[in-house]
Amino acid sequence: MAKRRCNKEGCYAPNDFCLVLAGPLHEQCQYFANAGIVEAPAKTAKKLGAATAIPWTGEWLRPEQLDLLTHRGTPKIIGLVGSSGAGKTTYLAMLYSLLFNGKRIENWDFAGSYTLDGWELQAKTLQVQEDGTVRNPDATPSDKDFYSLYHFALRHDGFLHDILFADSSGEVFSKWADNVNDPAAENARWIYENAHAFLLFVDCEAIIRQRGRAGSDIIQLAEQVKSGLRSRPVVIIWSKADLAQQMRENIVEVIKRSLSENFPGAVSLEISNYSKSDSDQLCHINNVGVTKTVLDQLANPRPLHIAPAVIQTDDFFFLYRGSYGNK
Ligand SMILES: Nc1nc2c(ncn2[C@@H]2O[C@H](COP(=O)(O)OP(=O)(O)O)[C@@H](O)[C@H]2O)c(=O)[nH]1
Ligand SMILES: [Mg+2]
Repeated sequence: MAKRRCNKEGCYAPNDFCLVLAGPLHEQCQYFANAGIVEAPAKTAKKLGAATAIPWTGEWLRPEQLDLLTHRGTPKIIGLVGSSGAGKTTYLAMLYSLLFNGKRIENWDFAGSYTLDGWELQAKTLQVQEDGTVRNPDATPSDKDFYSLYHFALRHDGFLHDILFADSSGEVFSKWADNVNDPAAENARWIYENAHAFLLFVDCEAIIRQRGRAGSDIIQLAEQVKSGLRSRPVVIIWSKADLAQQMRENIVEVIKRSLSENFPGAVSLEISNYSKSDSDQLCHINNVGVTKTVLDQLANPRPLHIAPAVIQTDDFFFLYRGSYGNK
């Protein structure tokens, strides 16, 4: 197609924009007016377009796609750990819905996302349908190669932080809790090795239904999380807490004792996705509160207290403390 083109050297403004007149005024620009008609290289452009691979789908990221973010810093990964059906995916859907509806994570401002489609997809499932029901997110695939990393860029203290929430199906974490080397728990292993912090889900509904069995599963999972935790923060989430009153006290006591032994000082929050009012404590405040707690802990890691080891030796080299006293 024949097209008039600007001939000003060094002007790389888009076709309908003028650098000299600073705006969409290209037709008034002398360089544009004097320019000859050129043949637009339509076919070449099409070919170039076809060769450009889009590096991500916008739904969720996989570990090998993280170089999209690593050029601007180290993304912080928050691993969601819990049994199947504990409410991990619904938590993410609810978090996004709350932020989308104007709730804020205090001191952490939303600054973009590479996975908006993924967030939207999950959040849509929480919207009330025409028949008045809510669908809830689809079960997360239990495939060991399935990774879903949901991204937020957040501004905190004047810096941009890339945060990734790592979701997986609950089955993989149950398998991993049984045997960390289980070949079917590859994504649980990846999350455990790479996450900078964890959200550990305790499913109130499972405790009501399965009682002691759910209790021992949670304790086994907690012990496995503790085993190679180092100083990474853990926030404990009692999910589906709208049902919390129905849990047997003795089982709750045993679980709480184990959690406080494994994660001393860890913050515990009860959440629910069923709100009774706006602003509901369990739904609106605590869901956001979980993310705020974990983000604050990531931003201000607990200082390491390293006590110098007392050296007990007769070796003169180690005992030498300088010659200042002799001067
Ligand atoms: N009672 C109650 N049920 C919930 C709540 N949130 C989620 N659920 C139920 O728990 C199911 C499993 O949630 P899901 O997020 O898929 O669990 P995941 O396997 O850990 O990702 C959902 O389909 C809901 O039926 C809640 O706040 N209260
Ligand atoms: Mg899920």
